[in-house]
Amino acid sequence: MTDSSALASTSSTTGLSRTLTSALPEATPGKEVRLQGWVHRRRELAKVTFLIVRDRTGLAQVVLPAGTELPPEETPVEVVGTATANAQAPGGMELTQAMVTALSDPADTPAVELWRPTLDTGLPTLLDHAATTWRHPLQRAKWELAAASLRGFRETLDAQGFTEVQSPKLVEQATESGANVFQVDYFGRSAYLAQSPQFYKQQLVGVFERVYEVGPVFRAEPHDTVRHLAEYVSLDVELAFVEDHREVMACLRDVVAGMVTGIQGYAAAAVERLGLELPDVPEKIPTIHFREALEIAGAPADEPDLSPAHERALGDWAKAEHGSDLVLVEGYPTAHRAFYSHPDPEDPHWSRSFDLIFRGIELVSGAQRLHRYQDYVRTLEQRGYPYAPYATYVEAFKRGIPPHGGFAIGLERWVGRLVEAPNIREVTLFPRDLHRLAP
Ligand code: AMO
Repeated sequence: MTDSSALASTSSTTGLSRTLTSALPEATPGKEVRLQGWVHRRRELAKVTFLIVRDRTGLAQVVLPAGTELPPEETPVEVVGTATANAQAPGGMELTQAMVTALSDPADTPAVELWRPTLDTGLPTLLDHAATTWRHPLQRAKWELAAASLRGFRETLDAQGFTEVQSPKLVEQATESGANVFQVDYFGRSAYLAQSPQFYKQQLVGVFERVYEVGPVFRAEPHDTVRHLAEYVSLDVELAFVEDHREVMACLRDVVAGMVTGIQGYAAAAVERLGLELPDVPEKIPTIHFREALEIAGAPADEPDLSPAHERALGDWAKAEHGSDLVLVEGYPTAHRAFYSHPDPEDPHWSRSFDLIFRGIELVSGAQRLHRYQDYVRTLEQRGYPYAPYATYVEAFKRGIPPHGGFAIGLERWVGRLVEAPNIREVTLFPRDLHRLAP
């Protein structure tokens, strides 16, 4: 892939434009080349010194006379030298007769040796030194998957007539449940950090019919688990004029397929570096009713929700029975879903809601929603929720909101399962949890 931004930066002293390390193999041998990157590794041998330069596209080898003084690993440098063919060098080309200039102060010794092929370190070190540990090619590849997934997500929805929206993160009322909200001081009043864009995406289908949002959401999770963060990236979708939740599930299927396509198209190198097998997204994701899910998981029939162990059992079942990494569970008990979920008109004990389980963990929640004002008033009453805090949201349903539904995907959960990370924090750039507010 060519990167046109490389052409933009031209050295004022040499007049040479920058060559990315990935483009070095195509350089004309004998021509002068200018690289910029980090000192990835220095290797002093008896007769020669090797410098490996790392930039965003890869690594390049520079050959220098023995005894050449070089800035320490992780110092940003510029290298001007002669492109020289060498079968042993990465891509068959290296730089010789080179001048190395540091572009910043000599870097401190990193907490882990980033030039090693794998990043063998415990989670605390990985997270405490995130700004440098993310530089490791295997670590960076994980975020490349996230970024490519986001592109696939947006491209799929853009092609289907969705409008991207951004909703407030400072809100008056908890959207998901009262328990896990962060309260903040808002000019002397109490406000909350948004747990989801739920209320806004529903109001905005009244404007745009089909909306999506990519943004941070906040959950004051009191438990220290491997799958919960206090702040995560939610990929929210909401669409109007649906018959039922099945139409929403079909949209979800396309979105997940689009995220995989995004990875294949934009992060193929990361997939290869990590040696990943991407999930196959079938035309129709295996779908079971909540009751059946309990049976498969060996749970009592009156269990109100699926536990992480049940989800793992369902993941194993989907793989064994359908060869699928994905399984949809629909029809959760209405009483245990969010109040805005639409009950099944045939049997209101069950709801028109669903979860998508990916490799044994809940990745997505969604549902058809209530769309009539009176249904909201009744549901709030039945649940014993006060009306006043929900008034502006609920009253929007007096002004013509069509039947609609939607879902939300947790980005970190997605990438976590793609790379089969034991802990969601490993795929989060700067995780926030019960104990961590820095870096
Ligand atoms: P829910 O609360 O189930 O649904 O969240 C949707 C998805 O977000 C991810 N997720 C989390 N990821 C990391 N850390 C957390 N603490 C965390 N909590 C949730 C999961 C989950 O499946 N408004 C509804 C969605 C909707 O109906 O449209 C909602 O937020 O992957």
